[in-house]
Amino acid sequence: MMELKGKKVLVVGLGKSGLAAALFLRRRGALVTVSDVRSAEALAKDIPALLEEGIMVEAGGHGLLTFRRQDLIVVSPGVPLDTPELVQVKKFGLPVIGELELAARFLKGKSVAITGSNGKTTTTALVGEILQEAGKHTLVGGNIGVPVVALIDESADDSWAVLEVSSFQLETTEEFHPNIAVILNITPDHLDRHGTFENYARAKERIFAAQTEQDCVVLNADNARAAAAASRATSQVYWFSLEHPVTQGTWVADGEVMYKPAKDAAAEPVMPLSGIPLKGEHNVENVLAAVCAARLAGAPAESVRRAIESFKAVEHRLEYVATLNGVEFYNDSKATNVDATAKAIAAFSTGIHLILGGKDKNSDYTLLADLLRSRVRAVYTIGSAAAKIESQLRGVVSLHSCETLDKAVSAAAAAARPGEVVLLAPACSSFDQFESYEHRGRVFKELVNEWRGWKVWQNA
Ligand code: UMA
Repeated sequence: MMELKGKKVLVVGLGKSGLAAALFLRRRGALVTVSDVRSAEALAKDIPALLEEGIMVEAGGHGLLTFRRQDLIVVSPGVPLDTPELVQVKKFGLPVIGELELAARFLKGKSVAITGSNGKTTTTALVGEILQEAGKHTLVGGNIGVPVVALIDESADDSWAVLEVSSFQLETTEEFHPNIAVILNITPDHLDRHGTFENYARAKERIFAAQTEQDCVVLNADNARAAAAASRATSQVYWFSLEHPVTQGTWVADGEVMYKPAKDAAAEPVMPLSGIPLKGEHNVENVLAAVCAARLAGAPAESVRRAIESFKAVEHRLEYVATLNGVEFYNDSKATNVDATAKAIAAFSTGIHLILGGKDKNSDYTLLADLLRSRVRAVYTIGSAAAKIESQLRGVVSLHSCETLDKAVSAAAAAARPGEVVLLAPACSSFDQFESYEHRGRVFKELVNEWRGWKVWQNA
């Protein structure tokens, strides 16, 4: 465990991760400064509490001198590593780690870490519920919303931390080595930050980089890039597949989820597919991954089945909102990349009115063309990515420029006929018009409810 007492530590970024890291470091005796590009006014709600704790705050930009005076730099996941001040201090040999790496050095007990381009949050929540059902001392955190640093105090030798980890967090890990790592899938995302797909994939593979042969990694046999990671793993490789039986891991046979704990062990039925309460084939993949990780962590099959059967969809993840005049409304605001949107579309057979757009991440929307042609009646575009989306999809599907989410909901709800679906699965991040994907999803649900009120009034 690293010594923090008296060390000068700079925390870069004062979001959820930075705030939690700064308070943790201070409590362990470090001399902490936080630096954020946002103005002092924008940070006003957090500054008094930080000053009270004796933490210094640099607002309105990062100063190179602030960075150079430190013994350690802890970066928030949203801060790109090519930020000039970070590049400079790395040249001087100053250690730069992320919030996840800092937490990993202090977290007690065992851990399951889950990454992937899509499905991370649902799978993390599933594993958390299963381990809880199995009576284990379970902590859930990471990219799902609770910084890992905030789990340290509650962790103990017998605890299991179930962590959703993103490529941003993994870019700055060194010693982080979960007992069980899961890579759900690797498809293009965050190319604006990582530059190339291969850089992004390599960041994801860091989830098992420090594992040993006592640890396990669970990979998706049906996703080419995730499966290719096996050749670089030094831990025991387990698989999950929707398409075929695997040597060890989980798959589907005759409508049952099957689990094989080792190459030479017998396969055991875990639960029927009909017991999975989530929509879409991608959620069966998430369940297969969760079952494998949870069984490896020692949860009995009975707890696995019980927890999955009573699982509720995670908010903003293909979340059912309402049925109005026979039209179903679904909130998949968490579909922040093209692949997630493809999976959301695939969860419905046809008659979809799809809301697309937000902040582009250097994505290729033409990848949606086949699905749009076969299942989507119309696309309603919003946000700064709208022009790009429209130019890439012109001629493929009926397009309506709506600019804002409220106009898109009204237009889609007015056009949809009974039996059809209005789906928010925007394939973009939210930051051009909203604070976060959660904020965008909440606004969508409010708009649907306003539309419900308007319909009631109109019919009265
Ligand atoms: N900032 C700087 N300098 C910069 C860039 C940002 O000072 O160069 C500041 C911003 O002004 C802001 C702060 O950094 O004040 C934001 O830090 P952050 O973006 O790391 O956000 P946090 O609030 O700490 O949230 C992060 C994750 N955010 C990102 O990775 C972008 C959250 O994941 C996560 O839930 C949280 O830590 C707890 O672990 C969100 C996310 O969008 C859900 N994740 C991406 C995704 O899922 O696709 C990876």
